[in-house]
Amino acid sequence: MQSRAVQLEEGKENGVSVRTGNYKAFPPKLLLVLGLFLAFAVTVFIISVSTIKYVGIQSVVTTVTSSFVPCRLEEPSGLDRWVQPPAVLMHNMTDEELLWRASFWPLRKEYPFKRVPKIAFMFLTKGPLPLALLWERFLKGHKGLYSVYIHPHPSFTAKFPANSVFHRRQIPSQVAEWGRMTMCDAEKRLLANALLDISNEWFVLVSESCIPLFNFTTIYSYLSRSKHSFMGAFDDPGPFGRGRYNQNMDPEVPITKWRKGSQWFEIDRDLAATIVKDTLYYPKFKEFCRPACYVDEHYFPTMLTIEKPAVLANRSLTWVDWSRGGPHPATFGRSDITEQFFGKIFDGRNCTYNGRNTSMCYLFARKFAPSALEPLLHIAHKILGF
Ligand SMILES: *[C@@H]1O[C@H](CO)[C@@H](O)[C@H](O)[C@H]1NC(C)=O
Ligand SMILES: *[C@@H]1O[C@H](CO)[C@@H](O)[C@H](O)[C@H]1NC(C)=O
Ligand SMILES: *[C@@H]1O[C@H](CO)[C@@H](O)[C@H](O)[C@H]1NC(C)=O
Ligand SMILES: *[C@@H]1O[C@H](CO)[C@@H](O)[C@H](O)[C@H]1NC(C)=O
Ligand SMILES: CC(=O)N[C@H]1CO[C@H](CO)[C@@H](O)[C@@H]1O
Repeated sequence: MQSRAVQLEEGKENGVSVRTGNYKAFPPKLLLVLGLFLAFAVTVFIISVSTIKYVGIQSVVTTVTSSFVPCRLEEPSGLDRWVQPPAVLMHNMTDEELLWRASFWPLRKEYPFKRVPKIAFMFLTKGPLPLALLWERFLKGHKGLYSVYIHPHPSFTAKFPANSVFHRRQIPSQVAEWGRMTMCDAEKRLLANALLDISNEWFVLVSESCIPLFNFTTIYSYLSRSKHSFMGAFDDPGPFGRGRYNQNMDPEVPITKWRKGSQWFEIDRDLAATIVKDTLYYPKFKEFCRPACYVDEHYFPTMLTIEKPAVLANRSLTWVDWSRGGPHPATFGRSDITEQFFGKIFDGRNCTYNGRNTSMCYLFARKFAPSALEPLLHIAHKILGF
């Protein structure tokens, strides 16, 4: 309000000086001077009146503003508004607004409240969640240690009962196409919405066909004790790896840093923030990585390899079976769900965890058809531990 008033005063001054200039240009005939003086006086009078009017308007504005003050008092005025997650996930922010808002983060290391870090499970789906009951059972009893976000096709509205962990967890979504930037946009949208809850520390991207392979306690401790984030990233010298690289991405994206990896990741808050704030690599990938360069396999693994290589495990936590060949991994249904099947997933692989060899390489698996739900619920207690 003050700066507006100053501008107005400056404007007025200009107006007066212009008139003074005109007055000086007139010949020095007394009558004319007197007439002009009269005109000047009238002008000053008019300006004074309009200033009074303006002041009048200003006081009206002040009155209107003060009538809103009681509303302001109802908003949380303490630390709570920064600590509490948004009560309603639906909002009307554009992607640009959301990414901007989600990239505010504290610079101080310590939190001035008791922060219990949570896992954000981000469901990137087409529509319904056929395996929801399995996830409900997995999350039961761990309230306060996780949050759930669902990004479905925009035409879909998730309907879950009030006691469900999925109840009102849908975020504003847009169409996501496999292998295109719209897929990365959807993943960024999930990350940005999840970042709005300051307590979310680990961000897991899953789909409607994913299942957890261990109980919640085991997964929580695996993620919280890891020194690395689990983003699949490898340097494939062949046509489906480096072969997809486009020289125009240089120098921001050098070919030596070009990586490929599965889109199903687990990253910590710092890496999530690194992805959400990116405006350097995004335009390069958007323009120069188009099919047959499948951008969802390259953008995040490559940009994180450039920005934060030391914290990457370079492997995904999500088991998937490519052994049958073809462009899509195998989907498992009712008849596949046996103890031997899970024996195969749990066994026979080695990988590193905090620098040590381990056979516990996967915490999640895909793809499972809706028909797998019933047998999964049967064996979950014995095989998966929940
Ligand atoms: C969102 O809604 C608010 C009022 O509810 C409105 O002022 C604002 O312009 C809307 N923003 C967009 C991007 O639609
Ligand atoms: C979770 O699984 C681990 C290992 O299988 C087991 O020791 C633990 O008791 C289980 N926790 C719960 C809460 O069931
Ligand atoms: C993952 O790869 C990066 C370089 O691409 C490397 O710096 C990092 O040490 C690797 N992570 C592990 C756990 O080996
Ligand atoms: C881990 O396993 C690899 C082979 O899989 C072996 O070469 C290496 O010595 C092992 N490291 C440790 C610390 O046991
Ligand atoms: C990922 C990984 O460490 N794989 C190793 C598993 O063990 C075999 C044999 O010991 C190695 O050849 C692999 O490199």
